Amino acid sequence: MEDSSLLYHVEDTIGTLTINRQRVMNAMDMDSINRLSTLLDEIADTNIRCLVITGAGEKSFVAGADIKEMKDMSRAQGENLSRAGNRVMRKLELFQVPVIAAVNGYALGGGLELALACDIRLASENASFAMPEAKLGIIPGYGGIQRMSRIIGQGRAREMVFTARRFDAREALKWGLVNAVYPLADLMPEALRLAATIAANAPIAIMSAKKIMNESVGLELAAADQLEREAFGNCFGTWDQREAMQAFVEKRKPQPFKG
Ligand code: DAK
Repeated sequence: MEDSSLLYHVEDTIGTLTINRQRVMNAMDMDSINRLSTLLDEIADTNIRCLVITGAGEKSFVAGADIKEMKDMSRAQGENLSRAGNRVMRKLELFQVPVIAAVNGYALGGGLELALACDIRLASENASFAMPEAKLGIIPGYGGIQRMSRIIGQGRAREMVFTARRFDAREALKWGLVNAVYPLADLMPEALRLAATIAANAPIAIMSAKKIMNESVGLELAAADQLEREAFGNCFGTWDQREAMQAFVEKRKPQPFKG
């Protein structure tokens, strides 16, 4: 699957999606947002077990929404953009298998919001992050305020949104916004290695864990526990669960998981 602004390929049940608008630092225009949405629908029912998202080239993950396209938008067009952007970020967040953002440079505005909608973020040493919207007369509008606050805490998220200042991979790591930082050349191999580790585990268990982690955000502990109980129960009787536990008892390696 390939078009000019998005590249996609699959190897060993791991999908790699590359935002490919290098001319504009991989800034995403309306068309690429819509294409991303369509692509996520198209790959949702394939047999991938993990998805890695990165940006083309060595400078930028995604430098945000396309400012040149946005600058003359009417209110109605702004609303359309917002609707499309919100929908695709949520689609990504709810995507049934884990999504890893391999942040290989600038992750600014909508680009940072895209990374925040992924399950796990890894960064290269040259990664640079910001919510620069306040300098442009707008606010982060793809759910980034909410997601950033949940991931790095209210105090730091407020500081980053109000100051619009850049922060680097080291700060992002310290705050837990990214899980690890690598030299640029190692970023994709490490992202694929992490994806392979996830992909080797029981797919139904992984999808189920992701689903309840999403659904339990904002719930009382008792309600979240209830979700966890049901999901836990649903894992029993699957081929994967039977085989993995039987293999443990028989002191042998389990056969590969089937999902
Ligand atoms: N949009 C359009 N073009 C961009 C771009 C962007 N976001 N970022 C870079 N480019 C273009 C540059 O204009 C330049 O094009 P030419 O001048 O060559 O035609 C080319 O990419 C190379 O950029 P530079 O020459 O500037 O390269 P540098 O290495 O010097 O700097 C940079 C790279 C990424 C630091 C710099 O380009 C930059 O600061 N870019 C702007 C980053 C930014 O402010 N991003 C946030 C955009 S606001 C919404 C929800 C969310 C959003 C919007 C609406 N709704 C709910 C409605 C999101 C908003 C944003 O993301």
